[in-house]
Amino acid sequence: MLKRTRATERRFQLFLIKPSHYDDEGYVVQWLRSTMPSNSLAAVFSLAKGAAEGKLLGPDLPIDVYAMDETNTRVRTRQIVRRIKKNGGLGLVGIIGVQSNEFPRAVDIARPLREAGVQVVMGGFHVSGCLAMLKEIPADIKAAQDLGISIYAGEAEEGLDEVLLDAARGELRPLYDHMKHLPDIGEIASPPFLPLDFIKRTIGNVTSFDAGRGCPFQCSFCTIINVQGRKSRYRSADSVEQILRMNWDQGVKRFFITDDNFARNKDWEAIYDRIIKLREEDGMDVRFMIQVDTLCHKIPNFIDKSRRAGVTRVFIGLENINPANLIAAKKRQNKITEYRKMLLEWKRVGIITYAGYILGFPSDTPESIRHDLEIIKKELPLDMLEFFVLTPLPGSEDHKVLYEKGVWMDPDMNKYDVEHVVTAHPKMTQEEWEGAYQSAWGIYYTDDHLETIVRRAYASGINIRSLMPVLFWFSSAVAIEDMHPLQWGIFRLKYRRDRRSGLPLESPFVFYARYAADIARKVAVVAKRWRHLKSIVRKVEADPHAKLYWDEALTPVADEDAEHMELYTQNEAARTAVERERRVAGHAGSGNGGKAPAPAGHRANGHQGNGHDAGLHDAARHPTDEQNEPASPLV
Ligand code: B12
Ligand code: SF4
Repeated sequence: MLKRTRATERRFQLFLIKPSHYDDEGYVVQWLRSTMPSNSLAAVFSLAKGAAEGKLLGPDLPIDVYAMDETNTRVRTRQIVRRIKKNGGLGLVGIIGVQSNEFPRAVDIARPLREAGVQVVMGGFHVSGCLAMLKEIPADIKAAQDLGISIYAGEAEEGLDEVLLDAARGELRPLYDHMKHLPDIGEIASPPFLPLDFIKRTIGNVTSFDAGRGCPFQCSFCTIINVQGRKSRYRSADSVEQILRMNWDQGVKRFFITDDNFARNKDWEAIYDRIIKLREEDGMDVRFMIQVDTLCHKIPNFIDKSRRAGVTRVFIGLENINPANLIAAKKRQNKITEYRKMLLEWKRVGIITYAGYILGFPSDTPESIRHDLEIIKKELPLDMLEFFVLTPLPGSEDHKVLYEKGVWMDPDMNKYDVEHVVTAHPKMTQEEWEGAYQSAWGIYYTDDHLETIVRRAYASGINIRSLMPVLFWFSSAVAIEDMHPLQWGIFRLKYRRDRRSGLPLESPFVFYARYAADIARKVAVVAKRWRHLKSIVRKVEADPHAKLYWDEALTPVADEDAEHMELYTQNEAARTAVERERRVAGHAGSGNGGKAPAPAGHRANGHQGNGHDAGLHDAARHPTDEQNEPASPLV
């Protein structure tokens, strides 16, 4: 009886594919192990599984859900077509979380599927951003619709079921526009989740989820506020606990909380309190990486609770140190007078910091960028710095303004990966701008500065063995792979036939000879750079005075001299910003002399030599068993 049911049973085949994008030669960027599972995929996969378990399409039409991330899995469209045909054509391919730089690849994946009559729907930041900001649907999205690709703008939480029901009837609409209604994500039954098999295709044992969406600020280059809104929507502490427990049960204990600004998640404290309970009472040693803004240290308890909640790494949107640039980008919340206080606070609790730095703001020149980076190295107690090219990303105010004015922007969306220059700059030629981006990595990650970062970390109680892989990753990605660390992975996979449409297939001899030579070169450079970094770490560990290391960046803010630090004096905009902050803080004529305004309650223990006495750090430090765990470069 069961056998006969199986033989005649047709099942709805749902494939969810997170696409990658093309490198400069037109090959898909793909790895044996990519950095991290995609939260966009986790979110849609879990909703789809929920629909399958709830028998959304009725008791006679079960749903099979398959997820794949093209950054670590080759997408074989012919197999997908075969599987759907076997089920009487009942199926759908969802192309998930498509960023602008992934849009051309996403369309290339969809093309053969559409030719075979398979239904395809595509969602993510590119389509959502364009529909949120532009008066008309841009040509590339229209062309995709002409291929019969259905476009889904907005979030899937309240709209996926409708798409599945339409697809089961074979009646997908060309456009699903949910941009006007941002769903509540507080208590949804199926929060983001990916099974272990999937996570094993990435480095370390890490997964990701969003505890909230939306950010209150208004940076003009930002897409998030126009796609996810400026109001904070957040998952309940119960829902976060559910996500953590589901992963804990499958042995996954490390998480990247993908909120662009977790400090502005209105419920951060309730979420932290729950995680602290899980860690301190229930023995769940979960660890996190979060993203925050440069004023997070002013939120009472935020930094101390981050430490207790198991945050080991924090990404900060520093963006620039020239106030003129920050004002031009409407990033007024970034105050250079707060940078050092904020970074020292993270150092105080032993949490590794990463900062994003954008190159190509209006006042930037190759010389000013070089100069700014030297100031950062000398005066900011920062661990990793990562660079981005200022890009008018579809969905941002910058893009909308240029689009409406008809200003030239590169029509090739594959280049909108914040690593390519796609529009003009008032002071730099395209070559100068590209050159400034390429050389920024080398300027920051010199051998000397790598040692300084390790020394500062060691003196601050940070586990330098767990810092080492991260430092390696961020200092080496561009040098070895000519690719951003956030896109890098372990062992590049390249398939001759997976080349961008319109580009010729290379001869096997040329292709494989170059691929093999490239692998050999990379293995040699990786080994050399790793050995070198290890020798730095060993040197610092062997130095009996390393704990007493001290430099200008580690100077407590209360003791620093705003008259001599270049961060505050390098140009008119910096001096004006310092003056304004002093006035606001009521420091003008307050007897603080040339000192930068100090945060309330900051420990100015300069008498200890470096203000980083072991007692302070022993109390604050995490259990340092991290080096025994599989390390991820990001979390
Ligand atoms: C986390 C993150 C990453 C992680 C990715 C891994 C991970 N853990 O998820 C890391 C750090 C590795 C990363 C890298 C990069 N990222 Co990123 N990243 C993000 C971030 C902060 C969160 C993504 C997320 O989880 N969002 C929440 C999910 C649930 O939202 P969503 O993706 O929009 O999906 C929802 C809807 O769109 C919809 N949906 C999506 N697809 C589909 C499909 C169907 C069929 C349906 C029905 C619905 C639907 O439903 C989903 C659930 O509601 C976003 C910003 C943001 N707030 O989204 C940037 C963002 C996506 N990244 C961006 C960029 C540019 C990059 C990089 C190219 C940067 C670089 N050069 O290295 C790389 C690319 C690497 C790669 N191959 O993906 C840009 C893309 C902008 C654009 N217009 O294209 C964003 C928007 C940030 C920004 N600067 O504006 N990123
Ligand atoms: S702080 Fe970050 S997320 Fe918020 S608006 Fe600015 S760039 Fe966007």
